[in-house]
Amino acid sequence: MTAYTASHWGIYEVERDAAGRASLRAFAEDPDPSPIGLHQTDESLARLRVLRPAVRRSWLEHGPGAAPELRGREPFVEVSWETALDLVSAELLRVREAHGNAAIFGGSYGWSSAGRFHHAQSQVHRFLNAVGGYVRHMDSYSLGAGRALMPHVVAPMDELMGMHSSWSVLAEHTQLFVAFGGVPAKNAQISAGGAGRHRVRDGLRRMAERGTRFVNIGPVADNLETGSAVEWIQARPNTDTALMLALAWVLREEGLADRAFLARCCTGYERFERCLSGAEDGTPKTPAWAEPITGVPAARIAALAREMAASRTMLNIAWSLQRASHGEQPFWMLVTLAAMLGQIGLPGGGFGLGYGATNLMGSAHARLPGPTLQQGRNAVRDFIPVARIADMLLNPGAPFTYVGGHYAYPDIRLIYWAGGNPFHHHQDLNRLERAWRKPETIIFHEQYWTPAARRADIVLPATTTLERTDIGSSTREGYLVAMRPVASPAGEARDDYDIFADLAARLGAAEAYTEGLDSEGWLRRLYAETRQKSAGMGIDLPEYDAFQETGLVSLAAHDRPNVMLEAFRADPGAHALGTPSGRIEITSERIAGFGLPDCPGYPVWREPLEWLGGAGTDRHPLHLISDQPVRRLHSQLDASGYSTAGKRHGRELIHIHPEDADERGLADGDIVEVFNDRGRCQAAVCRTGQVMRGVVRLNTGAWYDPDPVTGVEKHGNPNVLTPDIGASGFSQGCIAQTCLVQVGGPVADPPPVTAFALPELIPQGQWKARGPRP
Ligand SMILES: Nc1nc2c(c(=O)[nH]1)N[C@H]1C(S)=C(S)[C@@H](COP(=O)(O)OP(=O)(O)OC[C@H]3O[C@@H](n4cnc5c(=O)[nH]c(N)nc54)[C@H](O)[C@@H]3O)O[C@H]1N2
Ligand SMILES: Nc1nc2c(c(=O)[nH]1)N[C@H]1C(S)=C(S)[C@@H](COP(=O)(O)OP(=O)(O)OC[C@H]3O[C@@H](n4cnc5c(=O)[nH]c(N)nc54)[C@H](O)[C@@H]3O)O[C@H]1N2
Ligand SMILES: [Mo]
Repeated sequence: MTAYTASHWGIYEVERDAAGRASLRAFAEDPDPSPIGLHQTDESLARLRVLRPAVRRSWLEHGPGAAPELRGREPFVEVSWETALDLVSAELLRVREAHGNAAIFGGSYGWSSAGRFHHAQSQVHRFLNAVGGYVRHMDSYSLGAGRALMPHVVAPMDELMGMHSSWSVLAEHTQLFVAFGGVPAKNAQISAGGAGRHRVRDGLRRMAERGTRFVNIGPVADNLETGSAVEWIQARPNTDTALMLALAWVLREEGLADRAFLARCCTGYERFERCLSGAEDGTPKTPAWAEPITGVPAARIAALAREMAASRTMLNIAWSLQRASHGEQPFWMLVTLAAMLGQIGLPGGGFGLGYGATNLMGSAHARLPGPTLQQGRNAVRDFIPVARIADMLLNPGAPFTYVGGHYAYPDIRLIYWAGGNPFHHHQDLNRLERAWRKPETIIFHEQYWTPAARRADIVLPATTTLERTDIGSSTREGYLVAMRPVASPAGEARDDYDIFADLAARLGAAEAYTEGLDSEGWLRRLYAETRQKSAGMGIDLPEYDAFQETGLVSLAAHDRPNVMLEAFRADPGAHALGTPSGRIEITSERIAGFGLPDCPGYPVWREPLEWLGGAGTDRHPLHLISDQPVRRLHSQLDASGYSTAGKRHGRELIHIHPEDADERGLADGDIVEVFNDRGRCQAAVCRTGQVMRGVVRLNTGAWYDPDPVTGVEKHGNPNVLTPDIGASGFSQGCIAQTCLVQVGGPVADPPPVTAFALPELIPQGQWKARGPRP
C-alpha cells in the first residue's frame, strides 16, 4: 500500500529504503509534478532545524524589552520545554494584565504548511482567541488590493478563484487569450493547502493545439509557455491600466462595446464612460494617449482592441499587477474591459483573475468542503490591513483608513507568530528592522532558524508536515490525502497543537482550546464533519479508518467543467451577484462614497509612486520586478539543493536586458549591488532578452542576510528595496512590484553569504557558567 504526503507543491509518494529511511517520489497521477517538494528531505534543510526551545540571551537575563536592538545579533540560550512554556505563559499573562489583549499582535501571516489540522495560522489564532483575543490582520500579501476591491465589483476573491472557467472549456472555445502578466507555470506549482494534479502547463498546451492565439502583455516574456508562438507586447510595469483604458476607448469609439450586456449585467458604465471619452477631464484615453505611458505603439493597441472584439476572448491578469501602487485599478479595469467585450459568462470568454497564479484557477474538480479547524471568537476588535505591520509598530495610535472605515493602530507589546516569515514577506526590511524593536517580546514557533526566528526573543521548535499525521485537502484540487508521518520529530520539536495545548493549560484555557481532544481526536472529528457535509453534496467518502488505510481519495468522478458566471449572464435577476446592485459594478457608488482621491468610484489611471515614466529615474533608472521564486515557495526550502542550484556564487540571479547590462559593463555571473534610497542587496547577473529594457527581475525568497557592518543584504533579497506603502487608502495592500532601482558595477570583493549559518546557540548549562552579559 502506497503512503502519501501532501504539501503546497503537490502530493508525493513516500518511499522507504532497506534501512527504513524515507524519501519522496512524484505522485503517479500527477502529469506535471513539481520538483520543489521532492527536496523536503534534503540534508541542507535538516541542519537548519530549530532543535530545542531557545531564548535570546538579553531577554532571558533582563526580561521583556531588554536590548531590542540586539534582536538578530545575539546568541540564544537553549532551555527545556518546561522553562520555555513557563516563560511564554507568564509573559502572556503579564502583557494581558498590564496592557490588555489588544497589546498582542497575533496576525501571524504566512503560508505555514499543508494539512488541515496542523495549520499553524489556524492553531495560533484559535489559541489566542481562547486566552482573550489578539490584534488580527485583514487580507493577504498575495491579494491586498484585489481582496478588498472585488466584493464591491463582482464577488469576493475566494469565490471568484473557485469559479474560473475550466481549462477544457478554454481549449474548446477561446480564440484569443490576452494575458496581462502571463500565466506563469512556475507559480502554478503550488496551491494553498496542496496542489493535486498540476494542470496549467497541459491546459495551455491544449489551448495552443486547438488554435488559441496568445498575446502576453507586460515587462517579462518567459511567463507564458504554450508550446507554440506567443506574441509579446512589451509594456512598462504598472501601466496596464492605461493600456486597458485605451483598448476600452477603441471599443467605444468604434461601436464595438456590447451595450446590451453593459445595460443588462452591469451598473455605472455611463459614469466611467465620461472619464474614458475625456468628457470629464478633457483627456480622451486614446491609444495615442496610452503610447507614451505604456511604451506600446498606438497602432498595436487599436488593432488589438479590434481583434478582441472579433474573437472569443479571454482576458487574464496576474495577481502581481495588483501588488502595486493603485493596485485596485488594473483588476477593476480588466473586469470593465471584459464587460465591454460582453463575453462574461460565455464559454471561453470573459476574464480570469490569475490563471496560473496558483494551480487552483481553471480546475474542474468539485468544491469539497475541506476539514476546517474552528478558530473561535476574537474578543479584540483591533486589526490591521496585513501589510501595515511596520506602520502599526512605529506609530501606535496613528489613524489609518481601510475600505471606507477610519481606524487607529493599536499599541503592541507582544508579537506571537507561527507559520510565517515577515523578514521574507514584508517590504522595506530596513524599516521593519526598526519597527521590530518596538515590542517587548516576540515569540515564534518555527521549524527552521529563519531570519524571522533569529530576530525573535523566544523560539519554540515546531514539527514539519513530514513528522505529523494530518488530512490534506485543498479547494478544487480533487483529492483528500491521509498524510502519514515520514520521519520522527527533529530534536525536541513538537506539534504546534501540542505546544498551544500545554500553554492553554497553564493559562486556564485548556478546555476552550482542546475541547478535551488530542490530535487524533481532532482528525477524527474534522474528518467526520467533512464526510457529513460531502454526503450532502452527493460525494461519499470512506470512514476515517478506511481513509487511513487507502491513504488517498480521488474525487475525479465528480469533475464538472465550469463556465464562470454562466448562470448570472443567463439571468442576472435570478442569479444576482453579492454587490450592492447585484450587477457587475463598473462604477461603485459605495467606493465613490468613501471620497478617496487615490481610489475613486470607477477604474482610473493614476501614476504609480515609482515608475519608468515618473520622477526619480535619473538616479534609479530600472524598474524592479520581485516576482515569485521558480525553485521554492517564498522563503520555504531556500536551503534545499533545488533552490541553491538556481543561485550563482550563492546569490540570487538578477535578470537584466543585455543592453542594460552592457551599459554597466556587466557579464553573466558578475556580482552586483542593486540599490535605491531604501537599501542595497547583492545578486549575480543573468543577461536575458526575456525582460524588457529598463526592467530587472529578482525573485523573492532568498533568506535575508544583511551584512552587520555595512547593512548591505548579501543574498539577493529584493525586500530591502521595495517600498512599504499601501496601494491606496482603500485597500492598504502591499506594493512590492512598484520599485525603482539602480544596478551598480561588479562588486570587487564580495563578502561570503551567511544566510544559512545558524545563530550562536548556548546550551542552558553552559549559559550559567558564562554568567550574565555585561
Ligand atoms: N518583494 C516581494 N515580496 C513579497 C511578494 C512579492 O511578490 N514580492 N509576495 C508576497 C506574497 S504573495 C506572500 S503570500 C508572502 C509570503 O510570505 P510567507 O508566507 O511569510 O512566506 P513563507 O516563506 O512561506 O513562510 C512560512 C514560514 O512558516 C514556517 N512553517 C511552515 N509550516 C509550519 C508549521 O507547521 N508550523 C510552524 N510553526 N511554522 C511553519 C516555514 O518554515 C516558513 O518560515 O510574501 C510576500 N512578499
Ligand atoms: N514557485 C512558486 N509559485 C508560487 C509562489 C512561490 O513562492 N513560488 N507563491 C504563490 C503565491 S503566495 C502567490 S500570491 C502567487 C502570486 O502570483 P503572481 O502575483 O501572479 O506572481 P508573480 O510571479 O509575482 O508575477 C506574475 C507575473 O507578473 C509579471 N508582472 C509584474 N508586474 C507587472 C506589471 O506591472 N504588468 C504586467 N503586465 N506584468 C507584471 C511578472 O513579470 C510575473 O511574470 O504565486 C504563487 N505561486
Ligand atoms: Mo501570496
